[in-house]
Amino acid sequence: MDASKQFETQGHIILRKFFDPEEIDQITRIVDRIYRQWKTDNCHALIEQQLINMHSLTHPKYFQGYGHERVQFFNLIASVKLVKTLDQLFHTDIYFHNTQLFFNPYSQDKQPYWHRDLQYSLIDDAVQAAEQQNMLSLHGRIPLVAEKGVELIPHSHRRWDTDLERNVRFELNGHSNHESLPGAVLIALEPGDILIFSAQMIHRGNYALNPSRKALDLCLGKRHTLVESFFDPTGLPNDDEMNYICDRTWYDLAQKVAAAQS
Ligand SMILES: O=C(O)CCC(=O)C(=O)O
Repeated sequence: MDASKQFETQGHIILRKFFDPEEIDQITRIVDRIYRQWKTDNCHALIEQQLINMHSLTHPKYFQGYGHERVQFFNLIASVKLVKTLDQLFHTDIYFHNTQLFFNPYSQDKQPYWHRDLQYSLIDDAVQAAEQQNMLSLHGRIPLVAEKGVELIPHSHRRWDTDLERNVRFELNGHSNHESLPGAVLIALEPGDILIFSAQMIHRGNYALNPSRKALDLCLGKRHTLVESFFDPTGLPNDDEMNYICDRTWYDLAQKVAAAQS
């Protein structure tokens, strides 16, 4: 099955060995520095709130004194090869929305929870269901250490919940959001691989099988009003940096989203 059809049927695709080791080393070096700064600034929240991710790694606050690395990072994560690959896969204009880093929670008591990304927003579930077929919000997960770090329910990007899935996601009728769900697929990834999956399919992390996790996540997608309201343009290259971006496609469209907001 070709990659576009596989995404259409399953809601995810894995591109194995997409990045070469040198690219992963460069991404890791920059991510590690940002992650260290974030942990220093968020050490209490990390423990008290049992955080499993940080976001906005391209924010200027992470590049004070490291200005040259910002452009390098923008080029590494929106490489000519990746932009072209997503264009061929989805045949639609994609914009750069944000970045995240996923890691294990501080305590082993925290359980991974099934969700669709927008369920923690104020957008009504019925509205999300109605818009599902019009949305293409993607995660590009780039593991920086080997992991079996995420579980997905294939095809749940093309349908809404079964009764059980709804009960589990929303912890209704005595269910909890960390129960097993039928049909789940645990994804094994190596550094160099990229997993592309729909942010609105049902998914959860897996912590227990991984002594540690460090997965960079690119949030990308087709413009849609439900997600554009969460867009923060501070994470975009500035005008000067734009001159040094090799493939501006995702950032150009993101700047249009920003202009439409202001
Ligand atoms: O890796 C995780 O813990 C969860 C991943 C996730 O929820 C996401 O990518 O939206």
